[in-house]
Amino acid sequence: TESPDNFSLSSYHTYDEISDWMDGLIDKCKPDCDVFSIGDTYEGRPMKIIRIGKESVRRPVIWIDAGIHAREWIAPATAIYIISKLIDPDKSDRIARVLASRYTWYILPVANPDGYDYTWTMDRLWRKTRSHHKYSPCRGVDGNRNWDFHWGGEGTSDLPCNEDYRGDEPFSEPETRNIARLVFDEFLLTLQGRLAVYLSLHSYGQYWLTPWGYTYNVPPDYPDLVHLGTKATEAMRRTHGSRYQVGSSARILYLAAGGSDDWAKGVLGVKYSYTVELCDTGRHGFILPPHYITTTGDEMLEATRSLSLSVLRE
Ligand code: ING
Ligand code: ZN
Repeated sequence: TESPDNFSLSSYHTYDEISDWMDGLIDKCKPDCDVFSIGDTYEGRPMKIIRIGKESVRRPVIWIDAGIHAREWIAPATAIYIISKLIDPDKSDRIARVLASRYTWYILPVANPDGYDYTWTMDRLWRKTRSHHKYSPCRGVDGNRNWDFHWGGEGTSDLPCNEDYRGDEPFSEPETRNIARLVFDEFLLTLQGRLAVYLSLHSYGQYWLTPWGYTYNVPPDYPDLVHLGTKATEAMRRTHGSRYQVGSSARILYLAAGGSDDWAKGVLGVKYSYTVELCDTGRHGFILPPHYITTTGDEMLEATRSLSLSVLRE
């Protein structure tokens, strides 16, 4: 098993390794953090999440999930990097301590463990979940078309064999259901309005995306989202030089309804809801060499630092 001390931040890991590593963090970070499962996947794997920072109604929450698309390996690796730097900041990093003391962080590094495992064992380029369908031999649902906000709209497919298959109904997948339940119950019903930032990590392309994905229209507070997104990406560029483009998913990429960031904003009313398409711009694409992990991790850490400091100032 992986003890926190010999877990390499510069290589990719299997879901079992990540899961063991997270279990090992409990002792290290108690009492101000917790590792627990938000429920099982279709194939029965526990979906492990970490809470960093005190559980307190007064604290704003920053949510980060990664890897809802199985093949986008840099996303879980980046989330893991952020977890490790928040729990165990570099000696000189005063701000990381501040962030862990001002916010409660929830980080779900692998949002699609079944698919992720499948990319390690059978098909490196698998994207969807691994659920079965009644009338098709094809498997899986696109976890970023399955959310219950304008579900079934543009940029989604009703054909189970397609990569952007939306599922039979909104939240047909246990993975999206588990995430939505935690986010909704914890943050909306019991602790009104605590969710300050929702971030979903994907790859690739180097885009900092805002809602909406379901329409070319943009939300009324779009200028605010672009403003903080631009500051965050400027912080990334200062770190290791990567350039990110900022704008709405539909305008910058393509129409795609049923995405998680649209749901977080449209249903929960989270103001700063983003999807980040991490490195690179296409040279390696999904098969990003592991030496990119620490640079991408540094950049994303600086981006979240910028974002969270901006939100604190509001
Ligand atoms: N891109 C995203 C996708 O789900 C996206 C783009 C973001 C669509 C947000 C809708 C909402 O297709 C990748 N690479 O997965
Ligand atoms: Zn993706």
